[in-house]
Amino acid sequence: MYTQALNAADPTTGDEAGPDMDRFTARIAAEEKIEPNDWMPEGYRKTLVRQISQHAHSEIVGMLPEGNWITRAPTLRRKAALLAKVQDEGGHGLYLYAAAETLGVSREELVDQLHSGKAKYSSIFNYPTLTWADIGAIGWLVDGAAIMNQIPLCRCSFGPYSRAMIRICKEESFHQRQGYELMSTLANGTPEQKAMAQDALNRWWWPSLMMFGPSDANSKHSAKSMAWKIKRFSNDDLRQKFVDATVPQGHFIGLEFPDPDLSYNEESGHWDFGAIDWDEFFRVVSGDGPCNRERLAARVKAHEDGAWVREAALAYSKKRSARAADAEIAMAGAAE
Ligand code: BYC
Repeated sequence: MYTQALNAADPTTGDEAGPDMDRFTARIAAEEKIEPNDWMPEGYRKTLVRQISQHAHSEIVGMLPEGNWITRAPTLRRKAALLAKVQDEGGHGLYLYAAAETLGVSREELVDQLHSGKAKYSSIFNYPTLTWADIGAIGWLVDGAAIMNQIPLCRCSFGPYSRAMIRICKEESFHQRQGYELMSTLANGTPEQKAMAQDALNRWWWPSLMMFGPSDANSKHSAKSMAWKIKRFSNDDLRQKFVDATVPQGHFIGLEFPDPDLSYNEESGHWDFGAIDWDEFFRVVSGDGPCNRERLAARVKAHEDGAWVREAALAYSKKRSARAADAEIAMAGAAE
């Protein structure tokens, strides 16, 4: 599928050079979409498999903290919205696995990488959902951060990923609104409800900022990903955009952010914020967060419990193919 014959890799950087590479670079510069059967450098393919699969795993693992509250939603309206949201996340995972598969990797391989702890998923889903207000905070902050990161991915240079992101972003936008509306209702409710909303904001704020990844100085993949137009903005730029958009929303509903250094900078027109605890980030990303083990165990169990569904689907598909083949033979016989 990928003709490498005319292209040689630089032994130190691994960068490929040659006519295919030149054409690829020109297509990226011209904002053309790269499609699965087009030539692409190996590093581009690997980066996409890594990012898209991490994104898919995040969607699937992300169903767990919220799914936990479906049976405890306080009203039928809230239950229906939460159920729809969690189902949407499952759908996002499926589009993203399908987009990754177009790059020549199998779903089984990707799922194995998640279950063995080899593949990452977003750090945010390793925090527990302790109260109902956490459902509001996740929608408002986590989906809000996801949208900020993902809207530019609709312009990603790889066709299948960019197209998947368009629908995903529309759904994330509904998720963000339902979360903010939930937080707003609690923040304007009884003193106990307001305290619950404030406590959820206190716990989810910093982990939400960590979703954008390490600071630009420590982001090993950003330069390449931006040159290839997979990423359009750096981690720090997106984080700042998120802070600028979110702080006024929180203040509007009467909540305070757990950051004594948060202040509006008249000169830059941005909100300055305090230092992120990068030790915590790297601890959570490397598997030692509050819920990492619980999340992985839940995914592995779900996969094992679903083995019979996969077996039944395969058996059904084999039966259908055999029936179709028999029907073809019978038709050919009748025609003779
Ligand atoms: N958590 O060089 P960097 C959602 C890893 S939300 C865990 O900056 P890159 C949802 C990174 O993978 C979340 N790992 O990397 C919302 C890399 O690891 P390796 C999912 C992280 O790729 C609501 C290393 O750290 N969204 O979907 O240029 C409900 C160095 O980082 C994190 C996406 O995945 C993190 N927070 O930039 C349900 C969006 N940050 O492989 C679901 C697509 C960094 O080198 N992904 N790492 O060992 C991206 O935009 C980028 O991959 C990132 C990182 C901005 C996350």
